[in-house]
Amino acid sequence: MRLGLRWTRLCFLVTLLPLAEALSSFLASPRAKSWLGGSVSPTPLPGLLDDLFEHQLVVDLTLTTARVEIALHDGSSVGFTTRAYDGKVPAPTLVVTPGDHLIFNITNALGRGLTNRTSIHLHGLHVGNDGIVVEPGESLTFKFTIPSHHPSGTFWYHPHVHGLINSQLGGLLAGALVVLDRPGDPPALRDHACDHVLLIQAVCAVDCHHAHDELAHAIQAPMMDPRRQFFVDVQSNSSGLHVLVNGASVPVLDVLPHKWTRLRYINAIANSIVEIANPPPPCMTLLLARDGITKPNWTPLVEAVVLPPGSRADLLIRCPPTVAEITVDRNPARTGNLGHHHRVQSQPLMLLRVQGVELNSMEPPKWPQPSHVSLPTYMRAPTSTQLQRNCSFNYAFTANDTAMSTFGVNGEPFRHEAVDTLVQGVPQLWCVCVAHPEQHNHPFHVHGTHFYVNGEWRDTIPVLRSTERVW
Ligand SMILES: [Cu+2]
Repeated sequence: MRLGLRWTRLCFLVTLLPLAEALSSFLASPRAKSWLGGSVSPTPLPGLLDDLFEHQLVVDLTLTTARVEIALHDGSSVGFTTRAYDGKVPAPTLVVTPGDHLIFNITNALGRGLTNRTSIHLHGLHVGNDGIVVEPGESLTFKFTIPSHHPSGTFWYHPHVHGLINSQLGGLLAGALVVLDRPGDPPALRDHACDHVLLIQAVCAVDCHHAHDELAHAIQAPMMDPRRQFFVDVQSNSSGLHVLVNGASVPVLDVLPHKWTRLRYINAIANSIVEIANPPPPCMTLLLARDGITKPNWTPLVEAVVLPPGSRADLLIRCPPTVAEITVDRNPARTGNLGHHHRVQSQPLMLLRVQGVELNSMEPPKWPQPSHVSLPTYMRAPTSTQLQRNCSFNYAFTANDTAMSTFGVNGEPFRHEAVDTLVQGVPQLWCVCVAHPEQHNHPFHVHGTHFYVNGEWRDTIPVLRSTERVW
């Protein structure tokens, strides 16, 4: 390992704070703060019932133009003008509990123009109401109620105006959203001092392999506005796609030795799969949750964790004192399943610095297991008798990378108003594939619900050659 050299170069970088310590910079509902063990006692607004106040998070976000300067781990840098909430990249992390009311007051303070329209989408949450556009100069309030039976887990939010998603996500407009574990759910997770939110984004100035990954191209959105009225002004001496964790290039993550620590990975990159290698042995890694859904059993993760755009994975790690690099590992062994394109190239992701008071170092590591996972009744795994032989719906997606106009479903160009009617509560089999896969995988994502595929609940999966049987 080349850690000695790398370490001296990296020591200027930011250190990531765990969820509980970073509380002051997060936006959390009063109940979420009390669940996190915070001593915060905010004052309710006059006239607002204490109970309602407890369960409410009001998030004021103003969408403005921001200048972003990022020092990359290899000594190069990238600076660009983009759209950001309150001028910050990434957007604030939101922390709520099941049953909370999440209220966004969104002011779009950008200049006029098609590419400056925006909206808010809560990725993975079982709530609706995300198709409403906030025009430039407009302010709108969005109220989401997270059902009290909603799964606890790792989610995120971003704008979702059709045709502008690559532009606004590629410009780093995204933030993490955590629905806290209920008291009494997985006991190993109650220690929020060992709980880290890691929002993964990426920037590329030149040599990006795909035009839509290039910062200037993405942010200007020439398909929507050929005149490119949004001024981006990229200055960079870097090349290739560089990953960021919470807005920083290869930050340091401090964890305690021999203590189970949760890493909440979120792939907020617009187009690319990220394959994250586990911390090297003797660190242990367990897969705790996928796409915000805690697994019924936590088992060691042998392979890297593969995150298509939008997907999340929660890991539990436990290490002796060490300094280790956690890397993006674009492994050719996965090319058969993932294809050649839209995969972040291998590079360091962050440094794991395991130091401090050694806890029970002599004790052999036991794998923690969830004692109980609260899931809504509609998320019971389908039984074999429920499995139908025939597809209720067939969806073959055309995802030709070179010509946006060929995006479509079942041979038809994409139409926003196309509707397939589903019956609520009735399981159905969807058969999903990419029509002409070649080497391009494409993420498949459903809003407002999870689906059951290959034995687990997901809301975003990569699809390449094979037809996935999706429940
Ligand atoms: Cu989504």
